[in-house]
Amino acid sequence: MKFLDAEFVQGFIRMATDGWDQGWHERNGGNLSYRVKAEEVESVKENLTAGAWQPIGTSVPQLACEYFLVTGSGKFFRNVSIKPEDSICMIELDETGEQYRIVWGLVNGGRPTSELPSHLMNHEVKKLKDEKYRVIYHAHTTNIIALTFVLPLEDKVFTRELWEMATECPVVFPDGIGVVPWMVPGGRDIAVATSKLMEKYDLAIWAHHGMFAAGEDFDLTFGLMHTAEKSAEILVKMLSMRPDKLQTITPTDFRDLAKDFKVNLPEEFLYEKN
Ligand code: 2HA
Ligand code: ZN
Repeated sequence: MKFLDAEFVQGFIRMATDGWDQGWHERNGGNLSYRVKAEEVESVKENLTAGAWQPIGTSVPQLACEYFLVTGSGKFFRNVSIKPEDSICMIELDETGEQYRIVWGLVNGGRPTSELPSHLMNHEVKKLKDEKYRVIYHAHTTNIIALTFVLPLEDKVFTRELWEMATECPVVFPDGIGVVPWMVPGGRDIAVATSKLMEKYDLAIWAHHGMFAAGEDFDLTFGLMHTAEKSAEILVKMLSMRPDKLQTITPTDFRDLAKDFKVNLPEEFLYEKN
């Protein structure tokens, strides 16, 4: 099969295009990665060539020998659908989980996303918890970023405020959402901080920068990012009208919702406010 005809490649390209359409990927903002299934690697094998091994910049031994489809560093989401072979690549990890090599794509040169350490460390955490997780997505979600200037940078505040703004939120992300304070992007430190949050949550906010989402497939991961950002948009609108709420969803309401929708909503997020 031609590489670009594979369903997982088409799904990846569609998700990048959807993110561009949302306005979350100005210039080269954001990045996407997918942990490719063995049978999917097999299906496109005849297209693969091996580049030189390069250091990842961190160590992900649990991902040794795995393949990932990733966006390229400095590449624009806007271009992924019209020139995928220039904008994205497939990489293979070595048996130590410390090096990668490009096996497809980036035909005009370049490297995988600058956030490769964060992507791979998040993949490692998620794979260890649940083999079904395959997608890590970083987007510059406008309203979430705006909120990081006015809300305390605490998991319990962001979780509770986003839950209150849209009834579906506690059902879509019942584990909550984590917050990383402002850090220099691109390196191992921010990757370590993010992957630590990913042990508990499927969403992590990077203050004044954007958000990371993890999920089993493209639909669920995009939907998760979209739901959280939509809720942030409602909160921004609400705060723009007046600083307080006349009414909202209460802790008791959330407990009732949890019962009917059969989700576990941790009590740490259902605190009383003054
Ligand atoms: O430019 O979003 O965090 C890609 C990024 C870096
Ligand atoms: Zn970014």
